[in-house]
Amino acid sequence: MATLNIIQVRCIDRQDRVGPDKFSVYIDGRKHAGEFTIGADETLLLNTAYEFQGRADVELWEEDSGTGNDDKLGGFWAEEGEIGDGELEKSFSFARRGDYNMWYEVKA
Ligand SMILES: [Ca+2]
Repeated sequence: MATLNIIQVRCIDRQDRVGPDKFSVYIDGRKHAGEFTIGADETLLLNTAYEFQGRADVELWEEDSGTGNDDKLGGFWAEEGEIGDGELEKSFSFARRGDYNMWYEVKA
């Protein structure tokens, strides 16, 4: 078993043209955290934990309330093999708008 800690998410550039973004983190197909309101140049501390074996499918979504057309900013696999690697960083972008970074750590 391993524990995935999503440390924080930074919005560099919003995905929505109007108003703040609302992002959520999905892991293995289920909503893990969110939704959170965030603006450009803002960082939100999450410090969430998720236990998994092998690898976990992490996705970052920007949610468009009521439209049913939420925007997937991207995803990656967190792996048990990353235990001991310390804080890791992933970048996400959606078409021409929406740039995010996420920091996470995999612990035993
Ligand atoms: Ca959107």
